[in-house]
Amino acid sequence: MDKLDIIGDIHGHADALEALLAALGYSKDGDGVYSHDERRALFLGDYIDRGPDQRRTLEIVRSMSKRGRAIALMGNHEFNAICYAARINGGFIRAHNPKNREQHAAFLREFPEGAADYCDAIDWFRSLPVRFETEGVAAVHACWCARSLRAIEPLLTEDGRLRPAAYDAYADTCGAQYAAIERILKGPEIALPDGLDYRDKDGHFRRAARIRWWTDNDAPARRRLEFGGARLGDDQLAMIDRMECREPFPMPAKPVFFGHYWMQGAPAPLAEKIACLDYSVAKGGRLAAYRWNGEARLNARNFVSVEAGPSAARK
Ligand SMILES: [Mn+2]
Repeated sequence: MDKLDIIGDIHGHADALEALLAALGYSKDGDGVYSHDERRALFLGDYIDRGPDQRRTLEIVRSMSKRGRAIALMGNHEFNAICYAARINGGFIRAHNPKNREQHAAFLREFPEGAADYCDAIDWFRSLPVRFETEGVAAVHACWCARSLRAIEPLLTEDGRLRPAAYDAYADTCGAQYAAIERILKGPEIALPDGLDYRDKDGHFRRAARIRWWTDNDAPARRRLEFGGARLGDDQLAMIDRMECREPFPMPAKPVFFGHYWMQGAPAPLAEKIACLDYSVAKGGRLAAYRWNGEARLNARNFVSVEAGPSAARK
């Protein structure tokens, strides 16, 4: 069975990525491509849009996947980049409004819109599978939602890439396939009642919260929802606890890995078969990996992580 080193959201932190690969026993071959004799890397997406070295991050991940040393999944940031570049009905699938432009600005500084290497990066993003599954393990960027994965199956190639028709389907924001792609790449969200809007870590005004879909349905809502680092008052927390935010996620039969959620502290499994590997390297946290050797139950000792690294201080 394939031995995998599953790596969370990098967001342009190439120094941390190189430190993590070294810690995992990967080394550069004569062409400068990282490889390991017995293992492959599985990247969970979100390579871009923050951090000091998006170009170098893409070079490392792309060269590894081209050589078969790694599998790179699509994150919501790569998906958004494709939609930002893709035209539909005289506009773009992802609007070029100030919020979207700002979220993408650091990438656009390194890859000016329309330049040859910008188009090349977007083409590579389009080639990324949205999910990975073998008999023993499954992985996705944000949410392993079996129903949503079934709903978009007709839009996927055999190896899990979104066909061109998927972007047309996504452009119909009332459609079921739009909702399914959103859940898989961005996770389920819940609309908040009046008076509960908040500003997230980027200062954007939000009226919806991410649901930590792997948590117990009966847990208080304040523990099930994520508010982008915003500090909420007691009155707001009391209102939140009155919300109904059930999500019918059965525990998976095999280990499921994902990134996307801004975890903090020491990396650890969230449940026997569930682990998030985004430990907020883009926010002064750590870049985390899980060394999976075929086990059905996750082991806290199999996490490896590194700090953001010296180049992060430049930003
Ligand atoms: Mn993400």
